[in-house]
Amino acid sequence: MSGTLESLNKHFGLSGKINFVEDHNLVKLEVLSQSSRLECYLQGAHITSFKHNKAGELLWLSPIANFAQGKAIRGGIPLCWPWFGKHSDASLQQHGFARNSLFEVSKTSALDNGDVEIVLRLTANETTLSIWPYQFLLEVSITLGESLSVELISHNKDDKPFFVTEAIHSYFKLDDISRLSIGGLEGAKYYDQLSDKECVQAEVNCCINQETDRIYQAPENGIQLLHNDGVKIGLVQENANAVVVWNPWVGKSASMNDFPDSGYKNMVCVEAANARYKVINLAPGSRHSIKQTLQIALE
Ligand code: TA6
Repeated sequence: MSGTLESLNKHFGLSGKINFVEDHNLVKLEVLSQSSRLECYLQGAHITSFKHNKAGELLWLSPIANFAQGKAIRGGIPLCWPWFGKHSDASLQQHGFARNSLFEVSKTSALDNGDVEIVLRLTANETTLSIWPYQFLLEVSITLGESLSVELISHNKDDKPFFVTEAIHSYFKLDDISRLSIGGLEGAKYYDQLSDKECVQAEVNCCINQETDRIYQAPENGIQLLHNDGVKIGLVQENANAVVVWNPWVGKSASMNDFPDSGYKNMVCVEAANARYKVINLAPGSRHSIKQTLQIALE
């Protein structure tokens, strides 16, 4: 591992901005901008921390998350690709294989505005081809600064088309779920995964007081998460036809071995997705991008 770290820091490290370390036997990037700090594992291109200098930590990470090769980390921003949700083949894991695959570093750069950009990539390999028989390139572009943006860029490198559903599955850290309100979804249609019903969001603000698992049709404008005292996160998403809102509440929290029984009180997932309402059909040689940007506003 040290050889890998040495090589990564030599080729992609940026003094005072990007450093590669080992943590839980996995390679992790520590990234610093003028106004924030981020941690991201090469496994799954998985962001596990986004700490804003004024607003503090904005992502929820399970204190009992698994950090094992090939296992998805509970919390942070897992990436669901090339499918969102359950696969028709029950032997395949939910949410696709990207989140427990080892990504490579494509480039790292310090931008003129003080932001820092990292591009990670995953290409087809023996394992992915055995699951999903397509040649592809998946790029994850992360830009850290006053805000955080995560972009998933799918490239079809095959000679046949393929379909993708996907989600940037962001877990947000809450002081208390009872003080959460999610604005911007009023009037939006949503599919309730628990009741298997199509519904419409009547309330101006979505509040959570029970298990919640909804795939909303994405609103034209952004979504506002008002969650901790004085902190609002504006969520802007591009090329996403859906917004997923999830909280496991009491029962499901207790059923997950990497999720504390009371964890539901301090987290909510609000995910930019292409799922249910539209499947992304990628022709050979074409590409598709989905992006979620977290903008911080202090009340
Ligand atoms: O995004 C919501 C969801 O699809 C829920 O149904 C729940 O399964 C959640 O994802 C977590 O999935 P995971 O496979 O990470 O446990």
